[in-house]
Amino acid sequence: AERADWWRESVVYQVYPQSFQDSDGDGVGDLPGIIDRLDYLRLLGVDVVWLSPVYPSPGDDNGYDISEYCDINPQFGTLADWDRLRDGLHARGMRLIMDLVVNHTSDAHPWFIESRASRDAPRRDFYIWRDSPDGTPPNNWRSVFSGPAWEHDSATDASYLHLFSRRQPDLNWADTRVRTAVHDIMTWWLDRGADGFRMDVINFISKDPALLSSDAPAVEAGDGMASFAPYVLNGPRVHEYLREMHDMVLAGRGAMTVGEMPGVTVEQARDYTAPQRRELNMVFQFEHMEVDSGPGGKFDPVPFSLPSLKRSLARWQTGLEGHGWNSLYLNNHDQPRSVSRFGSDGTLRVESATMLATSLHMLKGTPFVYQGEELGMTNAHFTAIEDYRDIETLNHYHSVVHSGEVAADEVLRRIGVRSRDNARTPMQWDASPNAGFTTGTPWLAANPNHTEVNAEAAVADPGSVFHYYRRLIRLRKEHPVVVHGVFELLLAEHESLFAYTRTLGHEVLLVLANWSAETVEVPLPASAAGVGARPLLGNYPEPEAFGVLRPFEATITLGAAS
Ligand code: TEU
Repeated sequence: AERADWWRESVVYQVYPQSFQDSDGDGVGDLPGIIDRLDYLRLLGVDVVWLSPVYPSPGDDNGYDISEYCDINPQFGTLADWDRLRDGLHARGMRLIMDLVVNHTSDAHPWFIESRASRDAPRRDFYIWRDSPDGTPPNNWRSVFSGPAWEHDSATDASYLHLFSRRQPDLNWADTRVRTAVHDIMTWWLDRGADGFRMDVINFISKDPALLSSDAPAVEAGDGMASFAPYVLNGPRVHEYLREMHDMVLAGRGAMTVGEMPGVTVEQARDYTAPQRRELNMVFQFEHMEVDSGPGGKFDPVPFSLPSLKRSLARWQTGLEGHGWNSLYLNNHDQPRSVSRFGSDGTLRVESATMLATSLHMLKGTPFVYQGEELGMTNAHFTAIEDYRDIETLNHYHSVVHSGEVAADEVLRRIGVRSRDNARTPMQWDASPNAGFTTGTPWLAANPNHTEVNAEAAVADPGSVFHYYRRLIRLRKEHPVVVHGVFELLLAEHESLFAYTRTLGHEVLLVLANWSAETVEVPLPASAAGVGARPLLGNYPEPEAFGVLRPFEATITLGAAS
């Protein structure tokens, strides 16, 4: 049977520090600002805070380019501030997990400065260098942020690999000194009181040397480059590295770990998350986040079909049952806001936001709430490229517009629905200028709808998205079936309804969610809810008679399994 590990019963809240709360008026969020909002998080009822990177960084990729791992970026504060945040969370019975970004460092990290200085530098092999006569890249791999994944460096007339920006050189995990250095960083934070880690693209860390020089087949026309994914993801030694990390650092610490793994399959995730394999507690998978992307990837948005999303979620629910553990998310700092993406950010914003939350939070796994999701915050709806800050967005815009492949206004439309900046606009605290996020000029414009969509209004309104999240989170505490019940999908092919049960012993939880803006008949017998079913929660004031769901209506009932 599943152990009662704390991370199985927790709800995690992701804080993107740059956009959460500014306390000194420089327009950028900081640690003292987060400390000022801990009572808000306690009221919401979340158990863990995942803090996106706050380490020293040039900010090329908003802190996911780290130049010093055991310190705090002065723009966010000091280590003393971090200690106060840790104590503030622990005093409220909450935990703190840090963002571990060790597939790559910043090019400003001392390791890289040494490595690039000379072919004989002691730490030359901390990174992945290849000779590149006349600067031609060793292969045709494309970086996630557009352009080649190799940067020629004149100092030693060689090229280094960077799967992300050219200022994010990939570490060479085959070098045991790199692994030891990462273990030391992790131990340093655990000793300081961190309760675990979210691990950035951790399934990218094992690169097969033989493949590093081979061209990936160029799968798309246009730039003649190709995705490195088949050659990098889930590489030959990744399980060895994670097992070693577990045994050298994590064993016995009671820490929570979640590995971010673009491209991971549920079969692979069974290995990554099976407790007896001593690797990770859970992974962030991306399958359900790609159902509305066409062949061109994230900036090729296509209408999504609910059955394909349900199939993906069900595959993970059943695939990990009895083997591993799921993370559950629809939002984070890399994804557009789910209420704009899958719901309606117009008149039915509250209904669709609470319906999406119900659909996700009643699944089996650990739910992650991204800052502002609990308010039903929406996409930014920027209109000009000058409004954006995200390197992924800006590089994509310039590379596609420059190539002439797609007209600039069409690129802007696609960026408008997919850009990561949609999730990075300032947290909306109140209706005052800049949403109460800063007294200065915010680094990224606040969404004008903060006058209606904000925490102050939401906390004061019992019918708000906020209080619905609070009730959902409380259900998880009150009913073990929510944590441990076995998932079963119903009405798999229904175009508008997401219906499933969770069963634990004699209890059955029935979740019905209407993902459409129309009223829908529910073609299920009342017996689907079990014997003597009673409503636990619904996102409309008065649940109607069983059998009909209003636009974006969701209901949760609990009955005795027949
Ligand atoms: O993201 C991994 C990643 O590939 C994402 O960038 C995502 O797949 C991409 O945005 C397309 O949707 C992690 C961090 O979450 C992200 O913020 C960083 O930019 C990236 O790694 C590099 O550290």
